[in-house]
Amino acid sequence: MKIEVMVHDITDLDEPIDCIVNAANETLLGGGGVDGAIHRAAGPELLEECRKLGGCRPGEAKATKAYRLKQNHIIHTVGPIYKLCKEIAPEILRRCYQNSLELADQLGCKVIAFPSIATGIYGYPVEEAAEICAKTVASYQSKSLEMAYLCVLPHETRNLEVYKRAFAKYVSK
Ligand code: AR6
Repeated sequence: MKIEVMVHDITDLDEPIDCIVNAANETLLGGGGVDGAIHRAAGPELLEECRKLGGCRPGEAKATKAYRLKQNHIIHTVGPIYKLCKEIAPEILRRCYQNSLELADQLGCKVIAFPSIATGIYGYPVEEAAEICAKTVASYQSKSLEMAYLCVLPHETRNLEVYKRAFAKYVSK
């Protein structure tokens, strides 16, 4: 599977992408950051479906439809709140990426786009988060998935460099 950093708002992607990942919270009922942006762009039907899911534990992933977004699915995953669980945070973040990839495969997706999970409101240091992301995605044995994008917002130039470096280290060309 190929992996690339893309500078783009994840709610407004032009490429043919089957599913986007949401960095949600345990309630799955919306919030700030990328979660808020995804709910606003997908519309109120997303919240209705999320209410039926019974929340999501850190590291797990659950899928919904994407409603007004162009993709077929949204995969909601919950990262670790870094300062509350530093010791187990790497394993939780690894499971966010792993479980999202497995779910996308089960749904038959070819292309997935991730945000930088847990590095905003949840406070995960981006260098460490990028290593976990790169290692997990690079070692993933996919069934249907062919391409993964990591989306960073245009003003997040540091994140762009950090993820590019991490991908160059773990992904063989
Ligand atoms: N497209 C791409 N990346 C984005 C977008 C976007 N539209 N919006 C923000 N980011 P965060 P977390 C970046 O805080 O740290 C919510 O309230 C953002 O700049 O969205 O996992 C949830 O409900 C940052 O680099 O997610 C939870 O309570 C990255 O996405 C909590 O935040 C992740 O930042 C989850 O916090």
